Amino acid sequence: MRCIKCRQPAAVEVRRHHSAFCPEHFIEFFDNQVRRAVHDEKMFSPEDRILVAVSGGKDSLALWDVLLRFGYQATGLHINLGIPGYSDLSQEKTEAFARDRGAELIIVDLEADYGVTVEDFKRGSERTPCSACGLSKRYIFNKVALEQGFDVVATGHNLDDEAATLLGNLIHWQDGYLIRQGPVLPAGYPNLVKKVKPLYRLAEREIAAYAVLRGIDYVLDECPNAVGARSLLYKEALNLIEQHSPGAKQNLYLGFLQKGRKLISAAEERPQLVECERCGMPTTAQVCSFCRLMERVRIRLRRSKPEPVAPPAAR
Ligand code: Q46
Ligand code: ZN
Ligand code: ZN
Repeated sequence: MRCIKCRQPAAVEVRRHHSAFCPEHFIEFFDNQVRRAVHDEKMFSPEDRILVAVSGGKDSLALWDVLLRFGYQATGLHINLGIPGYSDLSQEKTEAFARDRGAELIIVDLEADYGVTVEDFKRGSERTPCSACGLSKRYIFNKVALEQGFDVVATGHNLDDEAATLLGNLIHWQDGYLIRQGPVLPAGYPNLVKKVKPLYRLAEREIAAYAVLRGIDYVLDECPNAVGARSLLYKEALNLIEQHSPGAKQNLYLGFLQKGRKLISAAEERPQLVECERCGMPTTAQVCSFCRLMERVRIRLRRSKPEPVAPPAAR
């Protein structure tokens, strides 16, 4: 197989584009996909301060890497979730990446800053750990961006993630989520920072290839809580279809963005957001989901702790 640009031996095949590239031209292809995403969806401009949500995995580090190479003001935000055997290594890899590139990095530690870890969510919430974790991450990304004056939050969601989420939303006909699904979530309300996904045009294996070619040292292991997640099942199903029909994943997601979204948003009713009476963040209820989650987890944790032994009576 040869590079379609220079006829040198190819390093990466991109079947859905009927293409193959040498390392140099693959990076060029990758860059073009990111530039196109940023431009077409009007994600941000060179003046904007971007907060990149960095887990230490390939997608978020590749995103941070490409934005820094393009010269954007991209600061990383890593949240240590307190997951044994995973979180500390993720933080180390993120810190090493930032150090090597002289990039600015903000760290939030869920346990030190909020008094809980994702492990506590398993005992203290009726949500699945991933649902509580996802909710907390979104809340913290928004809060940090708001408090520190960032214009936009960027996440490393790729084509596989977005297609799998879309499939899940379609299977369960989650019309509320379908309306909001897309590579840009505009600010729209006070206290809500714009969210963007600049890697939505790139498949997971293309991002892995980019990370390897760029020498990015990322956490290889998935979070242990991801095992058995529905999203992985949807990804597997889509990969099977993709094997037999290259481009199916892209057609599903990009087709949804071009056609499906219009149909759904024609009937859109925007939810009315108000300020959470405890923390001031936007919510559809009186108290936001994050504050309710924290309250429940803390109460249950307190209850599950053994009663303190009464001190001996003073003589
Ligand atoms: S970190 Fe958190 Fe993920 Fe781990 S607990 Fe689930 S949501 S799987 S991206
Ligand atoms: Zn080439
Ligand atoms: Zn709140």
